[in-house]
Amino acid sequence: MSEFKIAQERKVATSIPGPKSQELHAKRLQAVSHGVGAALPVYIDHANGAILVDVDGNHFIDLGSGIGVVSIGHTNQGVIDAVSAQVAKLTHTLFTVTPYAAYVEVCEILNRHTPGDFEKRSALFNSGSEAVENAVKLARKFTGRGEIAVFDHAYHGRTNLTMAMNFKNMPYADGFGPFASSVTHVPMSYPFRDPSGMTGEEAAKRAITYMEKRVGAKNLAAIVIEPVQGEGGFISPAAGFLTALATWAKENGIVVVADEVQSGIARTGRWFASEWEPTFVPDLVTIAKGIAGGMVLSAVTGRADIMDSSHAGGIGGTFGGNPVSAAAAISVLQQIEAGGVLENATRIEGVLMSRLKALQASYPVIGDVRGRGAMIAIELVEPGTLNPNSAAVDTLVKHCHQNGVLVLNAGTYGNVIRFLPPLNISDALLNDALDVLTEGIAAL
Ligand code: PLZ
Repeated sequence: MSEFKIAQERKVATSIPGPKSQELHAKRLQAVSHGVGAALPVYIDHANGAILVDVDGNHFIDLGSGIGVVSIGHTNQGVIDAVSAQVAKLTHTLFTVTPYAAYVEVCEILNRHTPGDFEKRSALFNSGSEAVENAVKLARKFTGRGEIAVFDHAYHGRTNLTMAMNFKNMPYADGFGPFASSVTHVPMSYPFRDPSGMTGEEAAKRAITYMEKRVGAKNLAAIVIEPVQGEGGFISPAAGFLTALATWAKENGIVVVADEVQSGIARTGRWFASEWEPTFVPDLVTIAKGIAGGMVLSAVTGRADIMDSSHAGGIGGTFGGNPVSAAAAISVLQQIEAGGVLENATRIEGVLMSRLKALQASYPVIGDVRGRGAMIAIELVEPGTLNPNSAAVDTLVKHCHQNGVLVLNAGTYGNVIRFLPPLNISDALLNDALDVLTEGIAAL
């Protein structure tokens, strides 16, 4: 395909990791904190589209997009052009000292495309964690309340507050406390593991009862929820769950924050995954990852009255909304507006879902196939049970890596494989990756 600068083909030239990667990895172990992990220690030299090329000349099919970041594709030409022009013009002022137009333009576009037809404002930050932190700050300021509720299997980041908001102790929190207080974890709707036939409304009632009894509605500033959980294993709540929660929150003056850091910006075939339940309209949305083609940027967008509730100077940060990142984001967002990107996510869903469902029919180790758009996962179990099968995931992930396919695991029990390809991956490349996965499953 001529749109690509690197042939969109898998090529395994050495053992994985190859000799040069191994050499770099040895250096890394001497230089880099061992607290920083490495899912696949092949050192990447360059990339394009959905292909990562390592220092040994291996070409990997990227089914992870750097955990959902380069949704627009690696080295997207629009991003390259925008960043190159901006970096030569202006790299920093600090928006709260002397502003620049690109920051405002990103906010305008986000205000236009996030759910809800109310008046909106946005603020820009650097990481997903920082966006979540700021959404909680604003919800507390607006409501004058302190408590927040989060969900089982959630992931919200690595800062002190967000560590307390995550479900999993390992690897995110173990030994890193004491943690922020005033965070309550409530039951999520998890259709694959909930009692069979449990509706979204019933699951919401379970969560609401928990919040009423544990916290008291009048003490809650915010409910923070991922409309499709990311690290938790691409769990989509049962239909009606999000709406029932939001309705209760509204009755009780509680701010609803949709954490769309992983699910947002075209990933699921909509601008935001919240839109899959049209009656669910969050008050605030947190955004990061896919927004700037790999450049560093995050945002909180939502109701103007909440976003404006802070005194001037209460919200900010040195690098938030950096001009180069903002230029990249404008390019990405304009490409989505121009059309074709959302459709690509839907196309990917078609290929992944049909092949993975067919695999599930033949291999009962696949307990569930789920997700939306280009955010699809399989949950592996001991056949005939709901017992998580993380050993099978480890074996499969390794098989894929050895054969030039980068897949990521996920899930509270480590028994989920998630697929988050760049949205411009071709059907041929996707099918080749699925052939590798199929071989691996057959060999289990
Ligand atoms: N909210 C929903 O998915 C980041 C974590 C990778 P940051 N998920 C990937 C890792 O191991 O650190 C994430 C998310 C949701 C918030 C975050 C946090 O975003 O940009 O990593 O801070």
